[in-house]
Parts: sequence; structure tokens; C-alpha cells
Amino acid sequence: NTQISEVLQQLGIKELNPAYSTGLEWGGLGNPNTKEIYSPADGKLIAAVQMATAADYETVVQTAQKAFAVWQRVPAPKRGEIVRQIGDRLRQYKEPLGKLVSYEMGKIYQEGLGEVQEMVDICDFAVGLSRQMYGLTMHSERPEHRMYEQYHPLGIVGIISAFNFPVAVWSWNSMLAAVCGDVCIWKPSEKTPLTAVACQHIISSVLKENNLPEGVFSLIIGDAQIGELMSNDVRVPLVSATGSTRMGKKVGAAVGARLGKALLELGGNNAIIVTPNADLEMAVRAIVFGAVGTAGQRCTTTRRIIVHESQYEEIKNRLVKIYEQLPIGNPLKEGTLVGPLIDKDAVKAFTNALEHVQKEGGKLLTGGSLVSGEGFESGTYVRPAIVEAQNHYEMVQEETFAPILYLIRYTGGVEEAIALQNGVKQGLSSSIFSTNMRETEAFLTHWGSDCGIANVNIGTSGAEIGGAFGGEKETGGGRESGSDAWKAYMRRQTNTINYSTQLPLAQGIKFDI
Ligand code: UN1
Repeated sequence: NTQISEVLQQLGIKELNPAYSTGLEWGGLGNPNTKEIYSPADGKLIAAVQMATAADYETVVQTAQKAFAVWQRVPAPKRGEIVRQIGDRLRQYKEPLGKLVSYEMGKIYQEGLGEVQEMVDICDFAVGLSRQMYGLTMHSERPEHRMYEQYHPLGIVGIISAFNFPVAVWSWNSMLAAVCGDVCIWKPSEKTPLTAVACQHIISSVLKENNLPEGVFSLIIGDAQIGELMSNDVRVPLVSATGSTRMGKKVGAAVGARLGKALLELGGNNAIIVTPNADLEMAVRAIVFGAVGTAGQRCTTTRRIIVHESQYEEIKNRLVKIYEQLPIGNPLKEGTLVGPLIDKDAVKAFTNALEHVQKEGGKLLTGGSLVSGEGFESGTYVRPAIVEAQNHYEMVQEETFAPILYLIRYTGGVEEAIALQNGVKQGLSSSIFSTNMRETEAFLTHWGSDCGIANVNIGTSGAEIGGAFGGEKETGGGRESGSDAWKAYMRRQTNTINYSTQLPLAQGIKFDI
């Protein structure tokens, strides 16, 4: 495949199909099961990857366990130094890796670059963090006693990532886990294993240069069976999973049954509220980026807009006009704004959802069809759709991972809009467009948006890495990336130290022997 060979050359990759890697070593090359990966951009075969077996998983876990014994003893700032070098290496490979992300996943090149930048950013963040994993100190009620808390590494962190951010979400998890002293095992989406293999190649040179043992950063390519092994494995104290709510419920239940920790970052049903006081120009730009960016396949994608009736017709007309001129095409071509969906199943989900919502009374205003003809042979390109709908429709309540934007009207005050925005099962991201402080502040109160992310005058997607990322309700409750999300990757220990000559008991208890 000529599209890909140049990129692979730039990345220095010869072997694209191993089933697993424990850092430098690659394995599972002769496994019986392989999976062919086709680019959604042009439908061409990129490579066939080997699928890992249960025995491969066992090798990876055992290697990771041994590595943890070494890695946890490396001082945190020195672990940060390794992450710094990884960040530098990713910077160096930003273009070819961004291209590979774009070609394998289908997001436009600009967004592919953005994804790699997100990795570089989290590396920088983790480097600083490696000197800042603070605990608190407390005053003891007992004389000449001291209390404090400290954070210790957990062990092996299992990372299950989704196809839509095939590499950035891994880096959010693995780079934080690494400075925390954990070792990680990454199971990327089986739809996008090649970008994962590429990342492993990029970082393996850093691991080698620093003489790190095998098993600090491992990769395992496999299907749901590998995810299941990981979820049920007591040797993996934390499983961080990003993907659908359906998948998250399974992982959460399995990890919960053994009282392990699960960090879940699942589906969203994100809305933008447009009030009578919105700057429409800004609102429209944010809505279009949020709704059609990554072809509607971000967990933060704008799926609903809740518009005051006074703005409704204007917004509707402007959006329809823009949608009808959207440049849809090969994601690597300059000027394209809408690339393909990941595969034909996603196209089916898109058309089924549109059919269903129209049966419920929804009115399709634009888009919704498959794009065919030259350049669209993969059968994965669709025209983004806008549907007038009501919030309670079954389809509106669901997250369909495709570019469908539901237009919902409200007539009362901002509280009505907030109730609609909160009136879904998911709770990831939300926004309000308004220049009226009473409206925007209401949106941000405890009785306002119930989401993990609530924005004012910016869209629902495209969060910076510095904030904690995640959401409530069926979104799973986990927080990844910035702020103090690192705490999920560590265990907290409270320490009380007595430097007196007495042994007083807390709560004034007398116990003389
Ligand atoms: C995801 O879709 O799983 O906020 C992550 C955003 C990106 C991350 C999305 N920074 O849209």
C-alpha cells in the first residue's frame, strides 16, 4: 500500500503486525488469528495484525509484574525524565504519526496532528507532575505525633482505548501512570491497532536508550477476550476503559466483582444551549465543529442543540446552509473538513438511527445519505445530518457515534433549557452560548449542568489536557488527563508517627495494662 509505506518509512517501522510487545520485544508473530485492517479513507488494506492469545496475555502480565518491581523504585522525577524523552520523540514524529492516525482512523489530518499534540501536551504535564504528586499533612490530636498521607504506585494499569482517539487517550493514561510508578498494558481498539504499534515503536527507542526492563509499557493487540482477561485479573489493580457505555458496564461489573478499580470514560450525549442572548456567529461555528468534527465520532461530539425559539429559525437556516457546503472527502486531503466513518457498521448505525428518529416524528433537514462515486469507494462517507427532534425521542436519548445533530426548541427561561440538557442518561460535556451572566452562571451552578464538563461560549468538544476529563451518570464517573486525575493511578496511605515517649490513644480511650 503506497499510501502507507512512506509513512512507515518515516516512522522507521518494519514490523507492523505483532500481537504484543513488552517494550522492546515483539511477540505473537506466528499466531493463528490475524485481522486485516482497512483504511476507512480509501478502503485499502493497510496491514494484517496478529491477534494475541490468552498465553500472550499471560506473558505480558508476568513481564509487567517483574517490571513493576524495578520501575516503582525509580524516583518519580526520574520516571518523569523518561516521559520527557517520550514526549520529545513524539514531537519529532508528529507529522508521520498524525498522518497514520488520519489514514487508519479517518479523522482529518489537522485533527490527526491535534491528537499527537495532545500526547505531547500530556507528556509535558506528566513531567511537571512527577515532582508534584502531593499528599497533605495533618495535625494530630495526640502530642508529639505527626500525620501525613502519601501516594504510592498501584502496580499494573490496564488501558482499554477506543478507535476514535486511537493514541491520545492511551497517552493520557500511560504517561500519568508512568510517573505515578505504575506499569501499563495497553489494549488498543481492534479497529485501530496500527497507530498503537507505531507508538510502541516510537517509545521503544527511548526505553532502550535508558536500559529500562521489558514490561514498563506493554501493548497487546486483541479482541474483547483480552479485555475480559484484563478485567477479571486481580494482578491488574486498575483498568482504565474508554469506549461505549455497553463496554464500560461489562468492564465495570467484572472489575467491581473482584473489588478492583475501574476508571471509566464512556459515552456522551452532549448539548449546546443557545439562549436569546447568544452571539450567534460564535455559536454556529462552535456547533459545526462540535457536530461534524471527527465526523461526529468524539465522545464529546455535539449531538443536541437546545435553542430558544427566538433564535431557532435563524440558527436552523444558517446550519443547514453550512452543512450543504461541507467539504466531505479524503481526510488526508487539504481542505477536507469531514472524513469517513470508521467502518460500514458505523454507516449502518447512522442510517438506522435516522430512519428510527424519523419514525418517531423527527424531521430530517439536511444530509443523511451515503456519499458515493470516485474517491468514496470505501463506502464509509456520509453527509452529516441535522434533524428537528424532541428530547424524549428514543434515538435522541441514545449516543449514535456518527454526525447526527438534533435540533431541539425551548420556549421558556434558561432553566427549561438546562432541564432538557440534563434530561438524558449520559453526562459528559455541555455548553451554553450566552452573553448574559445570569444565564451562564445559572448553567454553572449545582442545579445547572450535571455534566463532567460545562463550558461557556465554547463548544462541547476539544477539551485541553490540563483539566480533568470525564463525566457523570452513564459516562462512568471516571476522570482522566489533567488536574488531580493522577490520584486514580495511585493508592493513598495515611501515616501517623509517634515521636514521644508515651502511647496515647486517639479519642481519649484509656486502656491500661
Ligand atoms: C474522546 O472522544 O474519547 O475533548 C476524547 C475532546 C478531545 C478528547 C476526546 N480532547 O474532544
